[in-house]
Amino acid sequence: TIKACLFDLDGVIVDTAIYHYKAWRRLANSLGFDFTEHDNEKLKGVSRVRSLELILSWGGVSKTTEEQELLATQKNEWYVEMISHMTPAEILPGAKQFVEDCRAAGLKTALGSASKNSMTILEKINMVNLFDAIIDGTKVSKAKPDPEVFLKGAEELGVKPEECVVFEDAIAGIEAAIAGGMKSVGIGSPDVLGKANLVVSGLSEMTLDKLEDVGK
Ligand code: G16
Ligand code: MG
Repeated sequence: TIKACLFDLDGVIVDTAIYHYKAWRRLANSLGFDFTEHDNEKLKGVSRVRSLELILSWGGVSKTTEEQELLATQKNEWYVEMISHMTPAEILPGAKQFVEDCRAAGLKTALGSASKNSMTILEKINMVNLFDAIIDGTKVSKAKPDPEVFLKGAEELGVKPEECVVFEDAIAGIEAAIAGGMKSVGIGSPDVLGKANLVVSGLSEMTLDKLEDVGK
């Protein structure tokens, strides 16, 4: 039986991908090149350091480790400025309701995000107290598809991996759930997230009945 739901942040609870994209693009432009929204898909769920490596390779630009640290810091300053203006209106449709439904049904809830800025975002959208555990980029050393972020979440909640369902919009996140021995619900397109136990277009499509089916 399912005892806990673990939620990714970007692409599941809020759409911060647009802010990441704007900030990374500004950085690329300052280095004399650009990249498309299509390329941006490859950055979803990927850590800050790895995202920069990918972007620099697209632009054919090479930088020392020290320079890369400065560039990543610059991008983060722009990103943090943008998310400082976020409001609860930016919560994705049905997301808050479904997390509340889970809690009302007695299930534990946790956040499992690659972002080091997740606390700021949760505060801006007023959802900090809807999670029993918050595991993010400040607490993990291995990025998805490694299951570390979700296993730590299960541990903090005091539940077994097989009692958890992970909600993820990124293929690397679904792979992390599978690697951790957890069930998963993909948020997005079945073409991309076919490995998940169930795929829905957004949390507005999710119900406790569907959750029970996933647990069977
Ligand atoms: C999010 C985004 C990624 C971003 C990562 C790290 O992951 O999807 O694009 O690179 O966080 O963010 P930060 O630079 O704020 O530490 P998730 O796991 O919430 O989808
Ligand atoms: Mg995501």
